[in-house]
Amino acid sequence: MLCYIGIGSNLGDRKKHIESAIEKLKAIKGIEVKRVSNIYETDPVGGPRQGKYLNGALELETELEPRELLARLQAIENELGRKRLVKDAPRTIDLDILLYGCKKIDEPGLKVPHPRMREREFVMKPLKEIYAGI
Ligand code: PH2
Ligand code: MG
Ligand code: MG
Repeated sequence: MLCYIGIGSNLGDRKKHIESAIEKLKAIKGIEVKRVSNIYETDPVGGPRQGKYLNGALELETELEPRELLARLQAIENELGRKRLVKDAPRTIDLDILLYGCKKIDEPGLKVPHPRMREREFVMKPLKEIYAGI
């Protein structure tokens, strides 16, 4: 399945966190990272006062089911030191499933397409660069 991921970081060595997350994704059996967008510095949207983000988007080809993919993304967030304290708080790494083929999923903890992606320039700009069309 062709799938699109939003990636962001605004805590610590942001570039390094983004690079490490991509390397970790590449190492997973059942995931092929096909395209990586440019990475942009963006002003934080919502949440408490916090520093600027680096944001980008990835295109993956994956054999993993959405829940399995989500679990892998969350494992990488945890490995890179993500702490979930407050909603939209600063984070070392954020990996969001934006699109999973044409599939629509509306379950607790897993909503695809990502419900807020269309109004978020920090998601749509890099996504448009790599989007192949589903
Ligand atoms: N992520 C959020 C909330 N606000 N702002 C920017 N610029 N970039 C993000 O990745 C981001 C955000 C929640 O996931
Ligand atoms: Mg997230
Ligand atoms: Mg997010």
